[in-house]
Amino acid sequence: MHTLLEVFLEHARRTPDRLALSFGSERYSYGELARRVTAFAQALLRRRKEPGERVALFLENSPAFVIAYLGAQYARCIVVLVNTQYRQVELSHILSDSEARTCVTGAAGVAELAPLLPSLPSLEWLITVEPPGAALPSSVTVTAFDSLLAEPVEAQLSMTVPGSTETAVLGYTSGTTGRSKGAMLRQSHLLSNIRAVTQAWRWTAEDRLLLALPLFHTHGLMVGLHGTLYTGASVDLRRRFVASEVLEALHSDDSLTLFFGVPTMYSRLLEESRRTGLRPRPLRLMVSGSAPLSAQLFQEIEAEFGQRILERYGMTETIMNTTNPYDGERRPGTVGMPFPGQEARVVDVRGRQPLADGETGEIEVRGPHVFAGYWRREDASRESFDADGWFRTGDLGLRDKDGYFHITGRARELIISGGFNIYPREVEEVLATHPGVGEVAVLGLPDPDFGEQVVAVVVPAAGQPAPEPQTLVDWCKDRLASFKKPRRVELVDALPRNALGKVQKHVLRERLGSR
Ligand code: MLC
Ligand code: AMP
Repeated sequence: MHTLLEVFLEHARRTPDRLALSFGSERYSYGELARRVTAFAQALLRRRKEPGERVALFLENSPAFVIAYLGAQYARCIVVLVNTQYRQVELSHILSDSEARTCVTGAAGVAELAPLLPSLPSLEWLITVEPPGAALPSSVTVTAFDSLLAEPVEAQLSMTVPGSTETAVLGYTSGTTGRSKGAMLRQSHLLSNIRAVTQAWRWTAEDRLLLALPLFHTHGLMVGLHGTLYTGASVDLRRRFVASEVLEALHSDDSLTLFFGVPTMYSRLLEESRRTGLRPRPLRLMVSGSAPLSAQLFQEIEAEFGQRILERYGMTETIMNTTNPYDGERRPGTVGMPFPGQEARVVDVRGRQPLADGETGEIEVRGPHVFAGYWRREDASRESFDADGWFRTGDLGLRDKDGYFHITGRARELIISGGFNIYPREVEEVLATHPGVGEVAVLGLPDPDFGEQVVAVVVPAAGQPAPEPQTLVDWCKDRLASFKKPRRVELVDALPRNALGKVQKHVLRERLGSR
């Protein structure tokens, strides 16, 4: 089999009654899920969706997400993943850059999209999982998701599963310069990576995962959902992460065997457990990733939950790269070794030569999981790979003498807050459009809950009254995802610059960090 979709359809054929997905009181067997996926795919095909056409999902976690995701691929469309917190700036860019013609969304999504539609001529069809509240231009067709699923499934309609080299997903990832880029993941990337992940973590059909990570990002989707579907296991999907609800389930539901989260989720579970006295039952495996897990949190979880978390490292472009061993020593503060069949190395940032163990440089990865390049961005794609096919991750780190990789920093300017990525440049650009802002620098400082927090340092515009910090926070919230807003705004007379005029963020970091 060449695609995860085929593996899923095969589970549905062989074990149709087996539970695949529960969501609150809703339960879907493999057979039932496959029927809905097929109905959705046929509804797209009947409306002449072309292979390779982009279908954006701007949706919260729900069975509809899973059905639309698999169904769009079955119709050989490319799925565009969109974070539900995205606002005007991110949405306009992603939907126009991908030229998505279809978008599946909820009522809040329709309200957010409505004012943007006149400037998104490609977007002609909204499929809504809830009745749309906002008025929409007549140029856009609106169809209820449920009505598409109610269309009869035609046995004679010939359906071809996508080929392994077809693009399955565009995952938008921000860049240090300009707007975010769509990482093109092919069917073969999805399949080879989840094969490696499930093998390394001994995932079987007997497992049941509690999944409260968002499905619009790699961690929830390409690890949580893909692993479940690949192995024929089941998932208890949550709309969102609520620490009290997740802890209660981990404490009382003995069918659960797996939990995956970002470090913020683990620290919140620990806090909740200390507050309530509830402890999770021992699970087969708890995994952390998407941001650094401190050795202290690792040890606290071990002491209080009796569980040695397995930390792994991945990214949108490559899905999962490295993992601590399932059987061997799980070493806190490290991200382990490459998954089976994949490679990783550390190179000198300037000369790009491989470094000896223990030396710090940029981490590069290579293998069948590494994406095919950025959508319509040949230059950026070329710059990301060397001649031998090594992908430059932008993460700094080292490999220790036992082969464990450590991530020590980032070669690019990136803030990771609660597992979400924020590029300072994007926030700076939005703040710079405020009339009261003369100059601005955005940087990340440590945060006890989110790992890092966004801080803006602003020089007020000459001749203008100094803007209120809250006004600037609201300015960002109206235009960007709310998690990108500054948590702290500092007004200063001037930004420190080097001889070339470049803002010295390390100087700002030292000044602000000590306050
Ligand atoms: C929410 N808020 C955040 C935030 N999440 N602020 C900073 N950083 C974050 N991560 C803000 C909201 O904007 C809002 O602000 C307020 O907090 C409450 O929102 P919420 O939705 O109630 O937040 P909460 O449920 O507390 O969310 C916390 C969280 C969430 C940890 C559950 O951030 C989350 O799901 N993170 C996981 C991200 C993830 O899946 N990353 C994987 C990427 S893949 P206001 O002002 O509007 O009230 C990847 C590759 C790999 O990295 O290796 O996996
Ligand atoms: P994204 O582009 O959203 O997929 O984020 C990928 C980035 O998250 C990586 O390049 C790393 O910087 C970071 N990341 C993922 N997993 C880990 C981890 N276990 N430890 C530290 N950083 C991580």
